[in-house]
Amino acid sequence: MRIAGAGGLALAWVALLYGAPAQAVGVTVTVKAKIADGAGPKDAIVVLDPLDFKPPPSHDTAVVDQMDKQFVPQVTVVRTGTAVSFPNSDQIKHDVYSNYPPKRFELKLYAGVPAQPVVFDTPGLEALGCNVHDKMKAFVGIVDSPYFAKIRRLGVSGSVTINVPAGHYVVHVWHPDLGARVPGQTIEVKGEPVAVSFDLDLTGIPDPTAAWPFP
Ligand SMILES: [Cu+2]
Repeated sequence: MRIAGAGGLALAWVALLYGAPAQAVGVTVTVKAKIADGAGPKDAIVVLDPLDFKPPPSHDTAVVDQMDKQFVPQVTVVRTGTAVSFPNSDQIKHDVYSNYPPKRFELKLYAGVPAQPVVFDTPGLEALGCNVHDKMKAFVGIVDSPYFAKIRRLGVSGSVTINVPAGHYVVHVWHPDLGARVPGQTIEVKGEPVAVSFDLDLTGIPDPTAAWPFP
């Protein structure tokens, strides 16, 4: 399915399969991606942003661990309003921070599990670091939509399945190695197969914040 020329452009494509018109429980969106060799195993995320309704607020929870001087996972997607816990599973202390919107915070040098999670109440892309270990980097994407997933095996191929009700959606793709925003694509879901394709150029200088697909 590669449609781009040389230079590492690769194609990620979204196929909408297996509608369930009889039960109106939604349809399955299957996302597959093929990324140029060498792009590495990092995560990409796919978000289906509904145009026909506003999802209710979230009170979800999530965990971003710290193990072997790395954040685990390095890419997390949550809904706006989610409380994220940052346990430290290492035997050394970490100091987790974000210096920029959507949420500035610092969990000062700590071991174990902080008493309070961090509530991400504004959508956007959080770039996290550790004040002790410069190589520790992670992202938390905060989105209003409940319909999102990560592609876990970039570099070879990968797929995710997202169930959505019928309606109109903008499909967004983001990857931490993108240098610019990939335009979203509008789809209508009504139980019939839909295919959407994306060119992901991961060859330039990464600018994950600029590439974040939401305003
Ligand atoms: Cu650290």
